[in-house]
Amino acid sequence: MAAAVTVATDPAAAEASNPISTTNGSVAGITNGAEIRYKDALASLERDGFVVLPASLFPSFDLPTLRAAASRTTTLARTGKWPYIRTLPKQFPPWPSDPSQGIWGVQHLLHPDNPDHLTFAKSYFDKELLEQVRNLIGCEQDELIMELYNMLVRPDKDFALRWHRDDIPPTASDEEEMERLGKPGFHAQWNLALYDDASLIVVPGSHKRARTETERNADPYEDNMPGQLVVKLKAGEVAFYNNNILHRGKYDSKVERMTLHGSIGTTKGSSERARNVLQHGVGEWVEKYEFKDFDPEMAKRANIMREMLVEMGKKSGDVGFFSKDE
Ligand SMILES: O=C(O)CCC(=O)C(=O)O
Repeated sequence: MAAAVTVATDPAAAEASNPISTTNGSVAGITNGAEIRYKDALASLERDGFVVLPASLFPSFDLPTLRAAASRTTTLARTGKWPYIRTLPKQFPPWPSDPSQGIWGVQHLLHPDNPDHLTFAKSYFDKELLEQVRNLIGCEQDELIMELYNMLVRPDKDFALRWHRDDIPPTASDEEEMERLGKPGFHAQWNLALYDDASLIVVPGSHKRARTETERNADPYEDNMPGQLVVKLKAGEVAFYNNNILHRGKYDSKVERMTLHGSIGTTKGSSERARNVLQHGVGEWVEKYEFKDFDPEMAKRANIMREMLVEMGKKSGDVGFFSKDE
């Protein structure tokens, strides 16, 4: 099993002289100070294709408040009162609005019609989160673009996603995979677990290479892909991952899951991101999004990021879907 590095920044951990174990059973880098912390996070993401950051890095995340909001929003979604959902058994957008077959996700947490949108916005536009995102993308704060904020939830029946890369189809040749993987991602994507979560499974390092013969020929739902690693998050931890890492989701309908699933992009690559983002339908409401109840500093940041998303939508026109019927 490949080692993955979690960036440890707890003062106690930082003082320890020996490496410590993490929830992934891997070795944590012992770092001191924000500078090294950011560098280590980026190095882990680049090397492994994902990095788990401890909850202590995000002191403003208020888990009880987020859990209460997540629970209200999920109830609306399961009972047909929130039309933006991920429905079983469909893996990719677009999803119907009918929850009768069960759901595995709730879309558009920031939509102004969501009674709890402000609570979710506080975590999405959080200063420290944006600083992490800026660092991992490698851009300036004023180049960040608002993208998606959704929630992945316990499905109503056991359910799994096939092995995939978010923006490269399984039919791609080795050369096509390498061509796409060689380009910068121009965004950061993360899972913020509100409850312990072991649903995401990745093949560390696969974001930098074409699939092996074994991976190409494997069952799409293979349970034992060579080198696979279950990303085990404790509540409050945040996993950033390259969305073109080979990964899948495996969901247990008996285990509570409320994991906030976000992405933020950069103006450096907005046309490359357009389909990935706009296929989720965010363009339909983002112009209505306003920030009257936000604190002024957050409203300013949010407004700039929203304007950039609107701009992206205007430039890109009809973007279609990654895998419409799957
Ligand atoms: O459940 C997860 O964490 C992974 C979700 C995923 O792979 C996807 O939405 O494409």
